[in-house]
Amino acid sequence: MTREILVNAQLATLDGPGYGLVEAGAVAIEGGRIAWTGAEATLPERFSGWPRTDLGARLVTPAFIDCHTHAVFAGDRAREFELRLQGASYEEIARAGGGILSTVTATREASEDALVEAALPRIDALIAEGATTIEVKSGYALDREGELKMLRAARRIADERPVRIRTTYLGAHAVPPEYSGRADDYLTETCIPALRAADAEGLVDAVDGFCEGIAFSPEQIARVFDAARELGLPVKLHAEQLSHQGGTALAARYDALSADHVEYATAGDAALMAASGTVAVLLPGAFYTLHETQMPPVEAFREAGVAMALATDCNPGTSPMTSLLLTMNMGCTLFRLTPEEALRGVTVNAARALGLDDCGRIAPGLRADLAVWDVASPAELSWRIGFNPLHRRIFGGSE
Ligand code: DI6
Ligand code: FE
Repeated sequence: MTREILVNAQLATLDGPGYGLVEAGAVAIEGGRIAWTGAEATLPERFSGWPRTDLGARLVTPAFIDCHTHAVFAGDRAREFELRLQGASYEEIARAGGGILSTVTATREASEDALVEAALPRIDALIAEGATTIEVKSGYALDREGELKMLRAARRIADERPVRIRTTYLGAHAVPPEYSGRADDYLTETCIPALRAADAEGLVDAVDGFCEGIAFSPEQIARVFDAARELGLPVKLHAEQLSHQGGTALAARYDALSADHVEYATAGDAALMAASGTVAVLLPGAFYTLHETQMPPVEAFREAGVAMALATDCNPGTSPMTSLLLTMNMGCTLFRLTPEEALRGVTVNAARALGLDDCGRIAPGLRADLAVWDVASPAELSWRIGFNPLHRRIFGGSE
């Protein structure tokens, strides 16, 4: 079994309140797991013969977790970017058949191999900044075979790269053109049967939807969530991104892992989320790209005790972003998170948003998924813009 002890490190364990800082810390790794962590001076005798790596006082954090991406898709949306800069709104473009539906056309045409190939550079960019766990959603095919193809492509990323992939079924992302004006028929005939087929193939870790005026109503999302519940799958929801529809309250009612975007959520929604343990996943890349001005109710989340995560929302339309470091900076500058909240958002709270309890902190028994940074303090990770200080990434105890 591979053994290694990291010594002379500044640890931000994120285990407990605050950063969980340990100066002159050590982490013992055995068989891909953290065997021990604490101040180097208190390292137990039994580790004395183990190989040591001196980290030169560098910062060690849990490896990053991107808990909300649409990293599998074909084509690009640069033309739509131009149109928006000429004055068209995201909703106008969507209603005119562009937006998500233009990516649907490209993704339906792409092979599974082509989807994997297109996703890898996005995944590589996230890995290069210390990510070891990445969630990937379907939702750009919106037909049975295409949704399965997307999920298979997402799973295959983990064969191609040293990374853990969590897949989320997002069949209720948009109403496809062949069902235009017949959203409920789409759910009955395609979306829900495709979910069952994907689950039967073991392709689904969680179920998501887009609850919005341009997508599905809370009543329609509830039908998808009922199907998820029957299959024993956890749910999450794109809620209150562009308007207040009641998606957050619905998500809380189904004990959702997370409600994502949530710019238009209220203090009442925050209380419901706190009661159900639903994480608020904030996506500043989409807020930035769409020139949004409605801020998520961060203060209400703090007061209610709602855990906040941060994610890239990597997608071709509203957040063509593949940097969690930039996401942290945006979380602080645009949403006024503290650097500590930003770091919690891409580690411990991101793990919660995925229903994972074996990563996101530095603690004995957890996976040895770690990031070593050339920085003097954890706040530096959020402070800089467009700079990557990653020194080393450790995935399950290996490089
Ligand atoms: N909200 C988002 O930010 C992405 N999906 C969603 O429901 C955007 C997807 C796209 O525009 O392609
Ligand atoms: Fe999204």
